[in-house]
Amino acid sequence: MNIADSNGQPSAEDAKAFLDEAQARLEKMAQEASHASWVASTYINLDSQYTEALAMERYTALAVELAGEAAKFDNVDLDPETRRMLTMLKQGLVFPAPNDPEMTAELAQIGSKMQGMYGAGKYCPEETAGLDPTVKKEGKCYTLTEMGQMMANSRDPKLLKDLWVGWRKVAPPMKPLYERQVEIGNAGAKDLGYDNLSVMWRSKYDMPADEFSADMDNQWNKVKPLYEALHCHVRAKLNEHYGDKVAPASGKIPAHLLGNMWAQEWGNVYDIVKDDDMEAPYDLTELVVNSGMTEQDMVKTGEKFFTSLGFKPLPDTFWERSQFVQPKDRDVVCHASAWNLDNQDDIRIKMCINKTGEDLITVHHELGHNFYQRIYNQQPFLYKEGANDGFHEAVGDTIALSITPKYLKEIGLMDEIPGEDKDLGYLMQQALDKIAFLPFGLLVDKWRWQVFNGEVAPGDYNKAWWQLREEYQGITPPVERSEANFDPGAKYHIPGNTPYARYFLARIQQFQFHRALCEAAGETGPLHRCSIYKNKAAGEKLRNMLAMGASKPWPDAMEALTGERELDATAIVDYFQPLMVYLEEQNKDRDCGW
Ligand code: X8Z
Ligand code: ZN
Repeated sequence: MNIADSNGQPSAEDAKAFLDEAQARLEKMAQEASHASWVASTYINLDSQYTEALAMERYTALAVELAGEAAKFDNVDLDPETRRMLTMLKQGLVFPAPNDPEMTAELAQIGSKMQGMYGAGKYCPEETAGLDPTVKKEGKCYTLTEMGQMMANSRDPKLLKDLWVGWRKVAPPMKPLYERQVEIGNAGAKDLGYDNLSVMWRSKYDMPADEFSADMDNQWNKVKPLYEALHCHVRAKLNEHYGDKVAPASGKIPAHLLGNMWAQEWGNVYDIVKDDDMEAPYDLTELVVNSGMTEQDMVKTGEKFFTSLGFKPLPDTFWERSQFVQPKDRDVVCHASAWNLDNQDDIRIKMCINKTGEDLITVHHELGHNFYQRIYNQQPFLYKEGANDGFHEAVGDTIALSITPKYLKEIGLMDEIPGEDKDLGYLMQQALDKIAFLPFGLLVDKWRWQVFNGEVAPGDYNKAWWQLREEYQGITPPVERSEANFDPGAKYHIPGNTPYARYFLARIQQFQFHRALCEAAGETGPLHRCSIYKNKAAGEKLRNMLAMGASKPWPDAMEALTGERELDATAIVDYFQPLMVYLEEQNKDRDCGW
């Protein structure tokens, strides 16, 4: 295409024509890459990785080429819409390669390889000593899904420690690959005009990069008192349960005791944390199991919530092509994800569903992605995204906040709505997931930003990781760690290259969305009792915002739903206010902090 006028200066029309063609080419290539990635994630083997890497290489090369061409319009006077699209074109890749075919291929190969290593990762205990004989079978290797279940349910500190250490053996071989990936990605970011990948990642939020990270810190400071109160109480309860030797009454909490492989959400230790008189109104896992629902029924339940709000039912192809259950005959990437393979209606989820309350919530999370993808599918390619990536993560979670006793009764999973005296139990259960997650949500990318900008060199990767884990979460590894370990690599989003600040944002935003939707639904009671199930007014508000995709800066989308243009932590703080009162009372004679 000729993009110069007779003076050699491209015009605004040229920019528009360039964008049209660029989007058409990207969309076609994205489709190819998605199909290859789907196969690589659901059949991990050499050939699928080869094919995926090749497709990713092509996609990256095209995106880099187009971003380079877009620079020709840097000094052209353009309307804001066209300028926004050009900026988005430049920011489209998570890991850009420099304009170098060899490095582009290398980067794509590294990506596929690490994803495969994580997906196929298993822990094969060498000795039975540390393992509970009821779970240890001779010669058996454990998948992450199996280990996740054991971390959730076992209260045997020896077994928990063994699994914690065992899973992390998957990561050290990734470290040299990760180092190289960062090197190439940084070179790519520089070619696009960013100082490094840290700046590039933080530039995707309609504000300067440093303002974005400052706002994250700002939000964290607002919710920190809640986290510290929860930490203090949970630490005391773990100490009561396990005793001083396993779970000390002061200082940091050992990371293997919190019911989750990464200590990122703590809902699985509710039984230890609750008071004797604090009965939870229900156990969601029990409700799921007792109802006799299949994995597919769990997804149907989620779909029904969305259709009750006026969303179109999922297409038949969703049911034909999704993966709900972990296949027995091959390795797959079990980490839950939602896909749109043709950027139209070929939406799918890929999960290894367990029949637990936790996974019922995750199903809603994933469906949130799919319904979002489908409702903005008429937007131009570059706008087929969330208003920002936090919005994308928040949709399904927002819906899941409406999984209240009232809703569960309505869909027949529960007989009676428990009285308000049970609310504290419900809030505690919610806080163990929602509040406990916040510092983890913040620190994963704090680590990556430091790695990308060179503040942390490869020789300090693990040390820096644990400094953040200790400072923000107040947890400690159950055994000594060193640079022979690469613990960040044992968390999906590091080898999987998924930015993580989005989940922190989503935790704050979903309470803002929930508050606004409950108001639209005319609910006047406490937010934790509100469910927007079947409410068409709330549904319409939500759908209108989602249909915008990324066509407007995110504050516009936020305003469309909530009337607010900023992140506002008061929504999450207010939601948990009754629990905060309880925690402060419980903690009054304790020495909190770490
Ligand atoms: O990765 C996820 C989703 C897929 S986007 C299952 N989440 C984060 C995690 O598991 O670490 C959801 C919550 C945080
Ligand atoms: Zn997600």
